[in-house]
Amino acid sequence: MLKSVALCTLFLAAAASAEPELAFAGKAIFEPDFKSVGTNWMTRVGTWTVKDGVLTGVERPEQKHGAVCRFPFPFSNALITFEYRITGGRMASLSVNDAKDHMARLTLTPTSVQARKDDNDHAGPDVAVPFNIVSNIDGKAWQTAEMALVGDWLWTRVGGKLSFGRDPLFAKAKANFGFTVGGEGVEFRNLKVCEATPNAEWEGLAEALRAKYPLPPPPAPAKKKAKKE
Ligand SMILES: [Ca+2]
Repeated sequence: MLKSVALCTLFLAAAASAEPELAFAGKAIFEPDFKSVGTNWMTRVGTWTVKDGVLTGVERPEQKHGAVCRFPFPFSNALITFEYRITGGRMASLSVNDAKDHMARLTLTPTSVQARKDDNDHAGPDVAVPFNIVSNIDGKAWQTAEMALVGDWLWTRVGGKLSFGRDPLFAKAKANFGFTVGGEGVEFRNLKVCEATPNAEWEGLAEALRAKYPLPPPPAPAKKKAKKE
């Protein structure tokens, strides 16, 4: 009894320290059991295996590209949750695409996480827009990660901390999402996609949260050559 009370207190303390949600989880709409690799998953890049409910991705050096496992899963607003552990890899990500290109990403390293808007204009240089970085995350131990895409917002939470931003691109239809792995050995489990019920208080909270999670400075413009006098 005492033990269960202590556990409950621990969970409550963890919940109390977590930052607020952009959206709340509704009905589950995709929840693979990771007992076998789905026949419609796109896993040609890298090596992807499943065992005991854990999906493991490993980069194949000869492919010169991070390992990619994509789930064809069209959606509009959704809350994606999963657990990850970077056992031997350099980094991993949860990435979301539209029918033609990348849209949104949560980058996971052994020590940090960062959400970003991906380059999506099919032209010019590849320019992504990173949002705030969250440091002091122990990515080598199992961590729970959450990503919500609702309207023009991208919201992510790992270790109770947020990385988030907004852009009109996020409101467009999503065609698929998946994991990427750089290096050897990143594990994923308990992946679940739920319908997202918007948090009506989010807009009011976002500004104060931004003061706590400031955006990085925009990339410096390319230097022009000094004019000759
Ligand atoms: Ca571009």
